[in-house]
Amino acid sequence: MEIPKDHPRRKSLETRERLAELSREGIVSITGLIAHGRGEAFDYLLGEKTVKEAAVAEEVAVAYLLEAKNPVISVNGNVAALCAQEIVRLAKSLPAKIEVNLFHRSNERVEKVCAYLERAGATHVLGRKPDARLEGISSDRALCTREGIYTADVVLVPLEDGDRAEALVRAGKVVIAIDLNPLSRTSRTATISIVDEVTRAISNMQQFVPKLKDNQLARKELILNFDNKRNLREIARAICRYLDSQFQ
Ligand code: PTJ
Repeated sequence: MEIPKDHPRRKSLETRERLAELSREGIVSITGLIAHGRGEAFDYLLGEKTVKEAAVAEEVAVAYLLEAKNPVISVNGNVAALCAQEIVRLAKSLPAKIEVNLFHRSNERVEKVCAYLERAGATHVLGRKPDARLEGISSDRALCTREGIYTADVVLVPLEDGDRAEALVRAGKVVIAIDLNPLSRTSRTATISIVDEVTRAISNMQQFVPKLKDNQLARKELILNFDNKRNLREIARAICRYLDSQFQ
């Protein structure tokens, strides 16, 4: 039976196919496909929707990004494949810089991901010529740019690995994670942990920009009142409630 065009199941099948195709092109890594599967599993536990607590974190994240002196959005293969256009739009409207930073790094892959973002409308993508290293990481994952991540005060890291998230926090940055796994080291380490699907999260964040752009008071209040640990605890409760509701 044909799945209707706008059915969520069809959308997720199309996304899988796109990721598989982009992995053949070398934009998404093989482990990126595994990471996507992990993300889908956690999304089921959330009911495949943005829970209230995630929306709160998304608004706070926008407040931080608008308050920042040098905000940077770090992009890897999965993020580019899933929502390049949404990332470019958010970066332009904040504004924030975009830097490609890969876990499985090769110059060839960096070039491919940068070019993919440029085809989605990005005009100034950092990462091709790293000139700094993040302390506390020995591999090439430490490579970054002075103009971008190295001097950033606020970094948005969708689908980040735990080592780098920890290194960014140690470097004194405000780290905003987007990660469907509330138990991951990244979620537990970040300053703000957005437990939501990255495409939904970035689109929601975009909606908050006009509301907060000219309202510094609202931004400061959001930042002041946010408690990340408490919010993560609430997310865990939301997952339990959702599971419970499915087996009544
Ligand atoms: O392109 P590269 O080489 O930089 O590699 C990117 C991956 C994602 C492979 C790399 O950063 C990695 O291995 O990350 P981890 O440690 O697997 O963490 C990815 C996290 O993102 C996991 O906790 C997943 O549950 C979560 N995740 C996966 N898909 C999504 C997601 N979170 C939000 N939205 C998703 N669509």
